[in-house]
Amino acid sequence: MKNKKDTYSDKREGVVIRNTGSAYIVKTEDGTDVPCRIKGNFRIKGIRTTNPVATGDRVVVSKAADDADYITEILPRKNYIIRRASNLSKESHILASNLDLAALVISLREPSTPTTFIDRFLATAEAYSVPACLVINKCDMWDEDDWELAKALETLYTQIGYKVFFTSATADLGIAMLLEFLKGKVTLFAGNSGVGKSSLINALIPGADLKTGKISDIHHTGTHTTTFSEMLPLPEGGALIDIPGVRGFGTIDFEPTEVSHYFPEIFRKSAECRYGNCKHTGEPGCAVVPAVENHEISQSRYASYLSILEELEDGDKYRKPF
Ligand SMILES: Nc1nc2c(ncn2[C@@H]2O[C@H](COP(=O)(O)OP(=O)(O)OP(=O)(O)O)[C@@H](O)[C@H]2O)c(=O)[nH]1
Ligand SMILES: [Mg+2]
Ligand SMILES: [Zn+2]
Repeated sequence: MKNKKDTYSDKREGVVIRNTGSAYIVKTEDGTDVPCRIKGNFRIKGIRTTNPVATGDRVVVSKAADDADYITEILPRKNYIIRRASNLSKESHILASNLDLAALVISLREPSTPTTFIDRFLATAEAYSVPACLVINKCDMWDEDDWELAKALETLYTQIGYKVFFTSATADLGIAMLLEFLKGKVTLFAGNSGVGKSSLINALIPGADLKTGKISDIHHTGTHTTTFSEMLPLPEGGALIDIPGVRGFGTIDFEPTEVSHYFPEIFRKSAECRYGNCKHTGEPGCAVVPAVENHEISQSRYASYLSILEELEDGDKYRKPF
């Protein structure tokens, strides 16, 4: 983790609060925001990531001979959320680290978030030991059918054990209740582009003034309003991390037999399967498949489970975006 060739002085510890991919801001222990970079030879052993340093990382910054500040060390991470950088890539991308909570922000339309995306995100959070919750935003736009769908999602995910919030960032609905839950925690706001992550953070933190998308841009696929990740302190304690929207959520590093460990309701049921290494795909004595058939386990969750399994078993072949 250290650059052996270079000599550094004036070592300080801090937290990465802004990360553009090439430039960083580290808040050091005395509260100073230090702009810094990393040297090309800076590498972390073990994980192949497109970003060696993530927002939320606790780091050491030091001055080099050129008098500029560099991140020279990453202190051990408590946890992190990671996704495959792109469909065909073997590299991964760390969204943020040292989290108390990952809030997946979704919306029902403009844009709509597929349940496979939700489930992949939640499974990744389980795998990396980050508690997760769901925030279904833009409730000011919902008609009767949308409310029904939102309530069905709430029932489904609450039963599994995830907290679910309904919010409107622009009409200030559900914000106070969400804020109450976030107080004192370091929370990542993740989700598709355009679901309202930055708008929600603006509603939760007076004066945050994050850039948000224009209504007219919502339908343009591939436009990301937020282009770097940033951690903002909550006045009540804790912090919120805003990141650019992600289009797909590729899972990574799972063994096929452990995928069900990251679907809590499937995992609970699997205790009744005849074989300990059951993958719940038609093995004799499987308890999960009958539970899906009698609606004890949701079809959509099981479909998401299978999609991750299929992707792993396809190995390096073409990977589906979802
Ligand atoms: N009607 C309605 N519009 C919202 C709400 N929240 C956000 N929007 C709008 O949705 C658009 C996208 O909001 P952003 O906050 O930029 O979305 P984002 O998730 O940060 O998007 P990226 O930064 O691209 O990932 C903007 O036009 C917002 O005004 C909401 O609760 N209701
Ligand atoms: Mg944004
Ligand atoms: Zn089984």
